[in-house]
Amino acid sequence: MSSVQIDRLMNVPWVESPFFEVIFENKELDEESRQFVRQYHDQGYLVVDDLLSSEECDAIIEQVGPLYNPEVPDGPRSRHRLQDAWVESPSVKALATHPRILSLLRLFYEREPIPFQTLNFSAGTQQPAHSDLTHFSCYPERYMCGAWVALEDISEDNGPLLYYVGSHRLPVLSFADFGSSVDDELLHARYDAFLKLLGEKFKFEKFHAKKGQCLIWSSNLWHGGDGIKKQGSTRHSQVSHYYFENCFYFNPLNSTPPLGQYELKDIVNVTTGEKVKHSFNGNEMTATNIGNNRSTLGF
Ligand SMILES: O=C(O)CCC(=O)C(=O)O
Ligand SMILES: [Fe+2]
Repeated sequence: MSSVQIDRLMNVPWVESPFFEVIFENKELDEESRQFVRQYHDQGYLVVDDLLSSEECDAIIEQVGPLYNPEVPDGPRSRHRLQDAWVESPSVKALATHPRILSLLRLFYEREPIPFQTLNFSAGTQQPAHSDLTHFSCYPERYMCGAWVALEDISEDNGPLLYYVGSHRLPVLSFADFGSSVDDELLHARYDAFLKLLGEKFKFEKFHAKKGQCLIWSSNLWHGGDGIKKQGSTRHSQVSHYYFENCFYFNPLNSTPPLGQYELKDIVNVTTGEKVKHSFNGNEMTATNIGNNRSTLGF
């Protein structure tokens, strides 16, 4: 009989396993790793101090500056938002592939991390609270996370990142779980009511980060951008989003998992520059197009 590793028992990251305590007790980890894992499991995030030096932060701000488009109010590459600047900027790429982040993610997920998207912001996003799993999902669930890095000091003035401590333990929800289609008025009413209850159930914190500090959030930690109190202030920051190997990756806004219908996401591994294959339990998936960018999946 082959032996069973309890931390690999199920397709669930071990830090989020229902058997976390017993796995944790039996794992050989140094003291610092134990603290990090405990924090990430309990609270759903980890703050990493001094990830970047002040000069490294400035180099990113300088490299991405000319890529913002002041003519475009919002969208992937607009006035204050830059998606995938890693393509042009070696400093953005170096942050997304930072060895310290990658080694923490290997510790938490025990799979090879795949940085697949970078977002640079020059101002606070004021984004309503959300779980990133409503925007980019994967199966097995929860093999995803974000690393948010302050490129300048963040205060109450410039719209800090805000997150709900412990909310990562909520079930994974898609818009379909609010019982409605994406454009439906009822969906918005339900989502707003959900956010109100979220605020009552979970304590929120604001990340008054020091320049160069990083916060890693687990896939289902609800977070958003707080309001900008001082109009016109900058809030230079970079978020890198990560998936992990041996999963399939999809857009939940155009997928219906109970029906086996998915819009797969074409992702490129920032580390290698290569397209990532969709797989499950070690098998590469095949996708059969059923129209409207959706596919059914098989092996
Ligand atoms: O920077 C922010 O205010 C939030 C960004 C965010 O939610 C994300 O990139 O997933
Ligand atoms: Fe987010």
